[in-house]
Amino acid sequence: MYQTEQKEKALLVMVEVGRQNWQTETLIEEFKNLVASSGIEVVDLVLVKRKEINPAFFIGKGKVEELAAKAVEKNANVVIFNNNLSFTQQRNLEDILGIKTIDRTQLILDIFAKHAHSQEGMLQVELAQLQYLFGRLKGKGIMLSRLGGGIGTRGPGEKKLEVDRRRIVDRIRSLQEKLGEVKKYREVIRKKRKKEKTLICSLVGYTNAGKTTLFNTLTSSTQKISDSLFTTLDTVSRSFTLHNNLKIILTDTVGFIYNLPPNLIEAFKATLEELYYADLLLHIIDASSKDIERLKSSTDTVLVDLKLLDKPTLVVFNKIDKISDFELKALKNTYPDAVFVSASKKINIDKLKEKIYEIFSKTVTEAILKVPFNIMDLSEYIYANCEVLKVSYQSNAAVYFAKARKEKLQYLQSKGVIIEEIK
Ligand SMILES: Nc1nc2c(ncn2[C@@H]2O[C@H](COP(=O)(O)OP(=O)(O)OP(=O)(O)O)[C@@H](O)[C@H]2O)c(=O)[nH]1
Ligand SMILES: [Mg+2]
Repeated sequence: MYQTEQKEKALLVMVEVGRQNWQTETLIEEFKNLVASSGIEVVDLVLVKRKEINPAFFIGKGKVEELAAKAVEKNANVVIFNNNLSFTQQRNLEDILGIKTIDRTQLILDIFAKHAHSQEGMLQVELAQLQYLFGRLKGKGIMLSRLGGGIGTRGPGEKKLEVDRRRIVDRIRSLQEKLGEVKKYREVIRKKRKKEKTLICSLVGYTNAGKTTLFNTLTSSTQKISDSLFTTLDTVSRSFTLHNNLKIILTDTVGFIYNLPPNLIEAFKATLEELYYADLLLHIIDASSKDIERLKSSTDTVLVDLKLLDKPTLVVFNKIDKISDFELKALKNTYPDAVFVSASKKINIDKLKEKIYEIFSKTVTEAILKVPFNIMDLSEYIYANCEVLKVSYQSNAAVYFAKARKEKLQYLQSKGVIIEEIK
């Protein structure tokens, strides 16, 4: 049995199998950042290169024995692999290593458990954790209590995970039901927005790209931002207006990562469903990363998975204050359609707004809106959703000369406004 109270000291293992697409150093940096985000101390990192996976131990048995000696030497009490291990591999490794051994999925789930604060976030994380455990328990009849405490066993809100198989099944079912309720509530809000035809922009991107910082800058909010990974788990929406009064609802979402565990996407589908209703996705990328292609393609992979790649998307490079003019120029050359901002230093935020407006304005037309006085309460809606260029009054109506999206005009028409489009 392992101690719960003891400070966890981890020996990290990163295994590269076959030819590598991405730079080893940046993957190592990210792995260490993940471990730091889970609050565990790193005692050492071992890089193992293999042509193929060893089915029993993932790596060679000789290497496992070396690791065991290193763990003793460095006084480690947990080994963390940056790869996903099968149940058998994990058990075999633990037998030789003599200490708790966890894989990448468990590490990420642990960070999620730590950062889940809202009721929905906690439900989703617990569901992902239990689905992961259940996959390992299937037909094996093992005692997961051998894990002891600490990483791999922490549930959301400092709760210890239930590891009894039958109870897991019951709990999964009850979590799914509760998440179903949350989904219904979301639908009500969505319907309201749809009725009002408010435009929705969703922030998507790699974890730590600065999505929440940009969200705060655009909507003058104070959502939590941090340098640790997966700070945001909850979808949050706030509105902001473009220079011409066009109202936009901005949605901040959970970040993605390279090799995101499938259980997590599954559990977060209800949250990510918000993305389907977005009129525009803002794909935020950290311009100061040494590995931009990996960040971009990891997010694209999830978007493909969610069948969202055909959504109108604007690529926004953030943190340009951290790069040189030369690097910025090179990026602009590679991504001529992107916008380049600094969310924290508030650089080019107006340019971003203009670009968003430009995209939406393609669906905007000029029109004369005649609003009879008996429905003048619609004027508030008109100012929030149209760009009013001029107003004049007739004996029985107000006449607005305005630019608006076609569906807004249709909405107003359905409310009794007389619309004359100017071609
Ligand atoms: N230098 C610089 N740092 C930034 C900028 N924008 C964000 N950051 C920093 O980047 C880190 C991550 O920012 P967040 O806004 O939490 O990133 P996120 O994309 O919401 O991350 P997750 O919610 O964890 O997925 C924080 O330490 C921010 O202060 C920027 O424009 N310039
Ligand atoms: Mg965030």
